[in-house]
Amino acid sequence: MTDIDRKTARDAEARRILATNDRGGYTVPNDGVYPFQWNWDSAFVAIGFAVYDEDRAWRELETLFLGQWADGMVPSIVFHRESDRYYPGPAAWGTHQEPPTTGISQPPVAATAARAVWNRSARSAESRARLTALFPKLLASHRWWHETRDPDGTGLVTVTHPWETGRDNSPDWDAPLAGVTPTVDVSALRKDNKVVDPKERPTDDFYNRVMTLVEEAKALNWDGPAVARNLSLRVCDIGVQSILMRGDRDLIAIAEELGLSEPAAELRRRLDRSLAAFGRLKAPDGSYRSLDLRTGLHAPAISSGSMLPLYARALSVEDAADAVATLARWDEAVPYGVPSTDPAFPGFDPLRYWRGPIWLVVNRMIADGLAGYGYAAEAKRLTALSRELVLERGFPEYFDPRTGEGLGGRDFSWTAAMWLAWLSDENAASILTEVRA
Ligand code: 9WN
Repeated sequence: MTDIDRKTARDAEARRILATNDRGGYTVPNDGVYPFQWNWDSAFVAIGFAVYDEDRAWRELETLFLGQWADGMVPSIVFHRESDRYYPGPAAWGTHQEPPTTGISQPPVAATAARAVWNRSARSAESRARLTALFPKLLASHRWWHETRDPDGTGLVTVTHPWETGRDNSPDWDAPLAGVTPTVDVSALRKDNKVVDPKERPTDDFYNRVMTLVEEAKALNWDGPAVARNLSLRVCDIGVQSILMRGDRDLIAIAEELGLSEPAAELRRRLDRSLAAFGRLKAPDGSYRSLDLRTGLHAPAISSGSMLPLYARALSVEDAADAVATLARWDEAVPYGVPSTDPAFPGFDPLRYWRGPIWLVVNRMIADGLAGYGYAAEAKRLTALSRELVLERGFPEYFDPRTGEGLGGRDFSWTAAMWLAWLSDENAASILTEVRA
């Protein structure tokens, strides 16, 4: 097959995957492992749809916000329809929401996605009406992070569950999870490790601890402020913090586009407070890492999350150069990038969830960050490597950084979306927004 044939085949396949995973208004990440609507998956999927179906792109976001809580939280999963193929389902969460949802959130990519969809839209009266209708919901979700999840107004937001970070099984959560005493044994209830090789999934011990956190929150009736202050795991995740701050920037741009100067000023104040606090995430070696808010300790390893401050435009030029030097070291260590954990870290595991493998959505954010800081050649190289992974291996959930092998679920929606919005034409202008550092 020529390169053009391979590309054309992947284009068609990516659209087919989104169509197959479409449940009418929302897209499941993958039918076998994840049969519901996931928060940050849907935001990335909307960016993919925006390339060829504006209406469907808006709907993906609108449907996600049907699950938004009265306090502004956008849950990590909306259980629009029943399915017994996933654990933990609505009964295990016990949030009593309609539609049923989990009680935790996920990285807030939605504002960035809404801006990307708008940028790509026809800019018709209908496009504007849909952006206008989404705006207060996006604002409420950003306020929820900045207020409910930062009850003391420190500028850094708290996550209370590893699943809230989207980088679920990262070594970042090992020490914080060690502080959670398991009170449940859910090993027999798991379904994920029956459909995906258990070597590529979290351990039973991890599940017992994270489900203990769910029990703790249930005992607090999922009251937002109580959860933020009292759960046994309270961390500032370098990923969520960075994605929120990038989302703030994109939401400010949306507010300006809509002529809403007060919310724009409010978000600017919130962003400035976070920027002023960001130095607390700098570890003694100069890298940026998650911070355990209970112990004051930084995460033990540099992770792909440590590169997301580039995407937030939260680094000085010097710190950005350090992050780029780390990426160059990793590039020497493994042929495919970006590994989710530093390959030199003793706990690096190229197969296991978020302890080594590559996720293309993370690569997309890092490439955006590199470009934003003027590292055009590095951004282009990461784009080319990511593109090669899909050309060679198709659309798995994640990839082995040593071999490029596809891992986890197959026919994955956000991998397909990243192909459509980013990799299909590596020379095309980014569908994501331009933000200069
Ligand atoms: C829990 C859907 C989600 C992603 C996360 C990824 C994984 C779920 C799980 O799948 O998490 O939310 O059951 O492991 O870690 O980033 O959103 O694709």
